[in-house]
Amino acid sequence: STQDELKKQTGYRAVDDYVRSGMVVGLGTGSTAYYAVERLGEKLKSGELTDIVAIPTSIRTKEQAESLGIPLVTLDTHSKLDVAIDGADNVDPGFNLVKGGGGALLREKMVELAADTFIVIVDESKLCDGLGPGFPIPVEITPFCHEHTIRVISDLPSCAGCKPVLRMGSSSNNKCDGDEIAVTDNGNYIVDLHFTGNIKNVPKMAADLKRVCGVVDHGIFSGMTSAVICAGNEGVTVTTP
Ligand code: DER
Repeated sequence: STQDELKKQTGYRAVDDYVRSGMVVGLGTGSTAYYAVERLGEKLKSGELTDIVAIPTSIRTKEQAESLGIPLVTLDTHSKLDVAIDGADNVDPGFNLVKGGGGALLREKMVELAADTFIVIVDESKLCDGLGPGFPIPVEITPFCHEHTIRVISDLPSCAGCKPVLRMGSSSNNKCDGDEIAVTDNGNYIVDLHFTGNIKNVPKMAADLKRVCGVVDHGIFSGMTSAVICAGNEGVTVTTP
């Protein structure tokens, strides 16, 4: 199957297996989560699902959900969700994730930490044996003195060997092209930390990044995954920590 078909298989499977009527559902961001949102809209339209409210993790997911007529709320009125469904850029054998390729990591992490169940939907290209070389670690930073913050990050011992790259892109999308600095939904910048080898101590690096004043959050999602639904050419597998 094409990669898009794999994304559709895993996105649909997540909704079919984990969303029940009456739930509060977190909607992820990206080309895989797109299919989960599509399936949710389809099942609400058909009446297979009822009494659902959803919380989007980005402006573009909010817009997709609105176009499908999915009733939307926010964390301000719903601090607890039943289930959140989202993609990932990399998944290691310990179910640790790299997220943020689409620039939505802060809202994703806030929503997914508030969910009782967090379902990760990937195609097999996202699986890795260790975080780092497979996908740069996105870090959301404040625009104020961002070059200073990037220097502080690259001086962290736990980030030794990383090459920080300020994410560029036109304000209308999150593509890493364009000649202006990419701005997140929250008005911040993103620096991508490129590693040539596996990160030695992921939890330590995550903790160190979080402590840097000027860092809002990072794309390491550890200890959050309830299940990974992976679509590959051999079929769809569901694995749990
Ligand atoms: O930005 C994000 O966190 C996205 O969920 C990303 O991790 C996965 O996006 P994709 O499904 O388009 O690869």
